[in-house]
Amino acid sequence: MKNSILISSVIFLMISCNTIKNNNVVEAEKVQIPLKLNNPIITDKYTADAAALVYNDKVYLYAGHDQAPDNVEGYRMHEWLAYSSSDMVNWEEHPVPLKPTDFSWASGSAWASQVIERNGKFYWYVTVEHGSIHGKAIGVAIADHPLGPFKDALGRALITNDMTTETKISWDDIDPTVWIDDDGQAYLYWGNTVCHYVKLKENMLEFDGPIETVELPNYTEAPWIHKKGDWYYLSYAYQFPEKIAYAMSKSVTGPWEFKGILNEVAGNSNTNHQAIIEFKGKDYFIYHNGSIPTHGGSFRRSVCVDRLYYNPDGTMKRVIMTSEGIQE
Ligand code: FUB
Repeated sequence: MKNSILISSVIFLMISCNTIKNNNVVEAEKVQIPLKLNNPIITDKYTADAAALVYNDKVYLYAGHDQAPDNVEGYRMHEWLAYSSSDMVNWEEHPVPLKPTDFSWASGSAWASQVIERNGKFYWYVTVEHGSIHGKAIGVAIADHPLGPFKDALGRALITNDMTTETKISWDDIDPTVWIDDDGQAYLYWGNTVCHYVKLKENMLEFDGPIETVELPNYTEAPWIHKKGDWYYLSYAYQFPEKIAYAMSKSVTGPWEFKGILNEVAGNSNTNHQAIIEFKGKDYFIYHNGSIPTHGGSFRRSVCVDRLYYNPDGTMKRVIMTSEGIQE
């Protein structure tokens, strides 16, 4: 759990400055500025692939739990974790709301996910390993509250590896991101190597059309859809090790215009997996790095938050990743 008292090593910067009195520089003083290091936001567990939901004046953050032992190179993720915050600084941990074992047809891997609210229900789209159809799959859990209890909504996968055939890899059907457009039409985007989307019916549990493909330069994975003003943004992990790049459009289905890199490779993690939200009038970029000493890295990752800023033409400024994170 993020505990600002525990994790915020308060560092006192000794800054020399000149004090001006009566228009004369009369003395040099030492001023102490307390500097809190608020990134990563969670320091007692390794967390990755965060997705954030803004609901009722709170941010709910859902993350995969990186559980690989210190000497293991590979994802070991057996549960998702949930946190909430009213200020983006202090984060409260909640009981584990969902595990791959909650899906009887799945065999493990709590990979990337996202929760969305519709008509008072909360739909959690998750990546898991399928138990009987080779490869990764996407399932949906449902709850009446953002913190659950969540249960498998379908009793089967929504998307399986055999539904998409452009690439032969078994982990191409991962990383769901979901969007409900202004006209009520819901869309599910996902994919590794190839970015797909499909319309969802009002029940959020059935396809409402064919699976489509989006062409994006150097697309790796981790799509995230958001909207600001009348611009839609499709951000995604670009190349590998991953940077985050993005494209913009006036429609959630494109055409998408590539706009370049938004965030650089994040510390010593080869994945970066972003979420973008606006909360109480400020914009935030949520991502992960491998910055917890001494075993942090690509399989022991940590969720961080920094501010996001837009240019007047709607493009996004390059994210500046900081150790200080969000201060107020
Ligand atoms: O955490 C497992 C996988 O690593 C995610 O599904 C990808 O987005 C990458 O972060």
